[in-house]
Amino acid sequence: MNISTSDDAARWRGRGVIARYRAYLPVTDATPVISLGEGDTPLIFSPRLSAKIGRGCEVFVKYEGLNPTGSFKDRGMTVAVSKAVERGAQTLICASTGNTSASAAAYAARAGISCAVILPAGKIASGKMVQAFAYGAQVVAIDGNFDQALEIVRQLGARQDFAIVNSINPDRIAGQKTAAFEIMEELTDAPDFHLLPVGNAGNISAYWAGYEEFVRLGKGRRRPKMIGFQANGAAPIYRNEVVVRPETVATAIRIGNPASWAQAKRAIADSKGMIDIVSDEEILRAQRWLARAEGIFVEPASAAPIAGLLRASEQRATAHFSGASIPEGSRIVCTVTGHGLKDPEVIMASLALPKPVAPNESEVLRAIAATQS
Ligand code: AN7
Repeated sequence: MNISTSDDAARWRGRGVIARYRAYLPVTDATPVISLGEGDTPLIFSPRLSAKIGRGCEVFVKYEGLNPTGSFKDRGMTVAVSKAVERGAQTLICASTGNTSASAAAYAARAGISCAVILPAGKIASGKMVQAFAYGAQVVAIDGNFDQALEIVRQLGARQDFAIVNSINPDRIAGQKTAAFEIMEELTDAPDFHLLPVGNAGNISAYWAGYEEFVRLGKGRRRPKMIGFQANGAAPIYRNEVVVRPETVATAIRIGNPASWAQAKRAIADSKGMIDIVSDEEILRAQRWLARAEGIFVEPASAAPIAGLLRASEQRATAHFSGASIPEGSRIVCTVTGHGLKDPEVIMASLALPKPVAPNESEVLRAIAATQS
């Protein structure tokens, strides 16, 4: 058997996004690479979603929940933490709705430095909370929301003792743009539409930067229309005003004053895309549908773009986003940003746990029949 050693992939597989995309990232030989093998997530063709849109359209799901800490945040965190360590940082700090803190805590552990995470009390999904403790972060809960936590982090970051790893740190955005590179390489060019959830608006800005960069470098010809989805009760960009008390079941995107607001607006305008809203009910229905129809279990925030796509598919004659029809043969990518296991409460709340039955064949058979609905 002849195993090619010239295969590029052999050199970066399992080594993370800095190894794979070093030339496009703000790193040098002096940068210590802190990686957990993030990136290289599957772009899963989704036959049932494609059939819903119809007319030869193809829908792919970029499953970012398969990153090392279960969310897309790891792509940016490897760059942000590597650069922070290069600059001599001893303590990272971030505000978070849960995923940034899980990721920061893991990469800090990997780097052998400490990490303080500032979280809105009572609004962090249990899986994410467990992660912060498991990786040994210093966890501070505030009696306030994410926007207030980020404001405090900005103030603390002005001191020398903390390195901020929220997406206001440009190294985070640089790392996150690698997801767009992967999609362009895999599809050989950009899709026609790229859908994703929007919270603090770092990721939509990062994807757009990635698509733009690859087109500028001649590594692709097209750029997608960027379509962002906010939750109805936390939709500052959609409503064009700060939401003082954001509320949504999708706690990851429970954000009322996004840090990358201006960049997100530019991405939407330049790509001729749009920002739209989905209700909590649509989010939960889409989460359930994706798990049952495609076998992909995501957290509620990640189901927002799926909810938007399902709604588009239910529009009368042909699928469209708020009046803009989806042309025949379109390629659509939905980024699902976080793993479903992050937030078990949402599913558990709608369940009655099964009562134990006697440990014999007939009782178990009877119980199976009883659960068929
Ligand atoms: C699963 O962890 O803001 O628009 O502090 O966890 O780039 O903020 C998380 C955001 C989407 C929104 N999906 O991305 C945090 C945090 C999931 C998320 C978003 C988040 P941005």
